[in-house]
Amino acid sequence: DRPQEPIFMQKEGKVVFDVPDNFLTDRYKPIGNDVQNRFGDKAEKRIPVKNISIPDLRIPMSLGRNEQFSLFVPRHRRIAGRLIDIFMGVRSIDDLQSVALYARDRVNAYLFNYALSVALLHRPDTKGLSLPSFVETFPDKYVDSKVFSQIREEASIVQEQSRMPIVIPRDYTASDLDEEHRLWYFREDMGINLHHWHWHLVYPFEAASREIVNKDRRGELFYYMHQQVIARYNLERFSNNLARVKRFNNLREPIPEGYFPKMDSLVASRAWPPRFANTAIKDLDRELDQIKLDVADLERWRDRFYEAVQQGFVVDESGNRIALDETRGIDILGNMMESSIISPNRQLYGDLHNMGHVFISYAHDPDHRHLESFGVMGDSATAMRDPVFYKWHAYIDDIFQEHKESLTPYTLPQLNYRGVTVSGITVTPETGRADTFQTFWQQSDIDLSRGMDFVPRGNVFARFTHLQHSPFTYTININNEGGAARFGTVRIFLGPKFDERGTEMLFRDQRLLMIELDKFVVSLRPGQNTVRRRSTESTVTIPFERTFRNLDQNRPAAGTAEEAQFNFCGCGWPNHMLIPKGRPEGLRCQLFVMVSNYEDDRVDQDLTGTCNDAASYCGVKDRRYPDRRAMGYPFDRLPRQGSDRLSNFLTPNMLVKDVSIVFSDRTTIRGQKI
Ligand code: CUO
Repeated sequence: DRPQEPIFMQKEGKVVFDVPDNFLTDRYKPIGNDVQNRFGDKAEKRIPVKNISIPDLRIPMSLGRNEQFSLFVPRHRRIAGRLIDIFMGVRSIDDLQSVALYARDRVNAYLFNYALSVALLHRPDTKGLSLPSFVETFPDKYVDSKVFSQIREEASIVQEQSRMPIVIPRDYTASDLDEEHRLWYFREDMGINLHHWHWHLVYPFEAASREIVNKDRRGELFYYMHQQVIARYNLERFSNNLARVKRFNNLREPIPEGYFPKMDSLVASRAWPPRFANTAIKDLDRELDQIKLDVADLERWRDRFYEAVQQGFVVDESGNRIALDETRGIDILGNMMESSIISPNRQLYGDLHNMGHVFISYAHDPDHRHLESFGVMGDSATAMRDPVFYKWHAYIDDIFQEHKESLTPYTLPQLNYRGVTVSGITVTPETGRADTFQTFWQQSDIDLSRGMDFVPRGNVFARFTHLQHSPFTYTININNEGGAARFGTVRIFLGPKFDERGTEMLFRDQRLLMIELDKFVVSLRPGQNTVRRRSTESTVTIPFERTFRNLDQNRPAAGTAEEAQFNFCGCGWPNHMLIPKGRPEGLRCQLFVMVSNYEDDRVDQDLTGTCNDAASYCGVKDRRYPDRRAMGYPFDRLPRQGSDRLSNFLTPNMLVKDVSIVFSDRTTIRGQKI
């Protein structure tokens, strides 16, 4: 049985809830009947709402309704944790609906949406529900603010059938004078930012109940997903003739990159503050946010990380040593770094990653004298727009890599799969030469009307431009020399062949730039096997439709297997960004394929009914991470002696092929509106 959909799932204002009188805020009490009648006339459905004992919302309401909300700000985290607990704590869906309705008019809209989304993803009785796309709920976090006045105009003047899509310009945040602007299509991509928001929604780091936070290998996944983002960003930089991103490792140095978001917050009715070029972070003293912290605090935490990594252990709250070994080390570090409530010692190792976001996002107003809120780095829905995001995360990643470098390199038996040989791999794009990836621009239309409070209602589409690639197929030849059928895990990665100077890459650097394209299990008959796999099947990505999913259209029939797939969270790298942009003359890359022994990879668990098609960066909801190996295997450690190049790292179960990513500067239009 599909659970009943609560109010915020309803797209149009055609449903009216009959709330008990005591639900109305003081402002609406005297006019309650008028309000009900006004909307009630147009209602197609009236839903009675159960009366409940009024929840204590004092803490959630301490965040103003017009304030910005950031998960990185500790005070906001505590407030959100409280509201999540309230939503998690009620007994039934009816009660949840009542509490949500009661809270909706009282608490900050961002906070409300976040806490309720976390609760819906984690309550056993709502797990099957899909959430409305965040870009529809809060379009202001994803697009140029200019678009909204145009949308309002279109909506109030033009009948729904004749409305034209509003075109979001390609180059609205900067000009080519700023070379970082070449990366706009990555940093400002809606799909990438939605993925990031969803990832942090699925893996919250603060909540009163530990189970919500304490998910299988979540600290390691924090490391791996963000490591892959940096690797992908660097491939995009190579595509645009830029050098690898520089770490933000000297916290006292001004940040050369500026960023002017050109977005307005519809909730806070304020523009997102910019950061000017060459702004340095400063000691924070912001009473409103209850933050008083010095840059020196960050430096102290950082030093403790390096000390722990060098010593090979961390010290927990009772003074016990926990070894940073090859199985648990990276997971512990990830939980300390982000940091989450399952950090072994928040007192000692602090809150380095989160507070880095906070320091950077308040660089323009560290003591709140201008009464400004945080910049885009303060919100996981917007942080990836800013060039400094990648510098900060490159720095965070460097600390993780310091630990990874301390581990013993993989030995030949740990890499090889005896009796299994990969003898060929070919990439066939739908258009273009074999062994090339073909990229171009595409324009797509998405409906932004849900998040906009205008009359008359109806769809209004925004047309935006994003990178796209021609769908392709891998053909892999695998020889199983054994006499029986066996299982193998196919791991496919892509990395640059040359560095920013045009020199062939050393393996120890190249391994950090290998981006995962796919990973899947195959059954191997004795003898020759030919495996074909389509790019759309990638376990790194989710389809375009899911990134921008719409509840009302294209929704599979209730109770079907397709619906179960469709319903899972929108976490997953957007498929349209699977392949980096490349260059018109071709960006020369290396495609790596490996077949590892499934007996060493397998995790025994039942995956039926779960969405597990984008597990690489997102895991599987309510299940263990479906691959026992270290995330990033076999590239997560330094290579053994003698493998200075990828070619001499290979064992017979691996193969490398030179490929090229060819970009053509043309724009296609996606036929289907989302
Ligand atoms: Cu995803 Cu810094 O963690 O933003």
